[in-house]
Order: sequence, then C-alpha cells, then structure tokens
Amino acid sequence: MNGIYILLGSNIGNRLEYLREAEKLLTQEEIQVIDESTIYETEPWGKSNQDWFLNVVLQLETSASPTKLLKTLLETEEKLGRIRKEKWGERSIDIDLLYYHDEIVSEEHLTVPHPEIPSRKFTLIPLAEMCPLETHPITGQNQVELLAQCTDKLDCNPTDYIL
Ligand code: PH2
Ligand code: MG
Ligand code: MG
Repeated sequence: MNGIYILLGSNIGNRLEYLREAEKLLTQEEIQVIDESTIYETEPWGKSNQDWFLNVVLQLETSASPTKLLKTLLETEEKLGRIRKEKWGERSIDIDLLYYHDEIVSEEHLTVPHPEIPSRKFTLIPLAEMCPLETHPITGQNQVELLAQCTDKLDCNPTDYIL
C-alpha cells in the first residue's frame, strides 16, 4: 500500500455537512487531503435498525506518525461533537484510519490496517475506486481482489454529493 487512507462516516443529522466539516478541520492540522472517493450512501453494517450512512474515503499526506494521526482523528471527532451510543451504532461522525502505507500496527487502541477492511463493502468499494492495485500489507491482496472476495451483501450506492 502506497498511501495513507481514512474513512469518514456519518448517519445522524446533516450527514454531508459532518463529512465536509471533518475534512475542513483535518486540513487545519498538519494534514493534506490529496484524493477523495465518490461519496457513497450505505446500508448500516453491524446493526440494522439505524439510518443509512454517508461514507467517503480520503487519501492523506502527513508527517504525523500513525499514533499522532489517530490522536488528531479522534480530536476531530470530538470537535464535531461526536455522538456515539454503542458499538456499530449510529454516529454523527466516525473517522477511521484504514491504511498507513505498508505499516502494520497492533496496539491496544490502534490496529493498522483497519481489521474490518476485508469485511466491509462500504470501505472496499471506495478503496477499489481510488487505489485498485495497491496491496494489503498483510494479505497481499489488492483492493479489487479483496472486494471480489468480500461477502458483505449490504447496499453501497454512489451519490452525486461532493465534499
Ligand atoms: N460504521 C460502523 C458501523 N456500521 N455501516 C456503514 N454503512 N457505514 C459505516 O461507516 C459504519 C457502519 C462503525 O464504525
Ligand atoms: Mg468505524
Ligand atoms: Mg471509529
């Protein structure tokens, strides 16, 4: 994997505005957004009785380490007044670190690559769009291969929204 990729997700309130604000706040830190996927409207994964999400993947450039970057991502969630009720439940903004180049991190509060990448179409579809041939540093599969193997059947529909 050549690049740093994060996933933004929102399913409460003005979802698009949360994504836009998150991107704006991130670029005020030592972070540049160098590419972004289509924004997808996605069926809730893990817990079905909640509203659909908007999800988008961003490619970043930053001099921050994975740990420092994670701290900034969590602070950005807090600045946006993240509401989180339960695991896999609804949230105003969620920012997940997906890949940090080929780095593999396994710490109590940070696992990179994000462990759920292979099981979630709402993550793999945007990744396959942005970096189809980049490979997962652990499995060695590229994003298109991961998507082809993914058994997630939930809907993930492209929108015309732009950040
Ligand atoms: N995030 C979750 C749980 N379920 N479902 C969709 N469609 N999109 C998400 O971003 C999402 C989810 C936990 O972070
Ligand atoms: Mg998440
Ligand atoms: Mg998260």
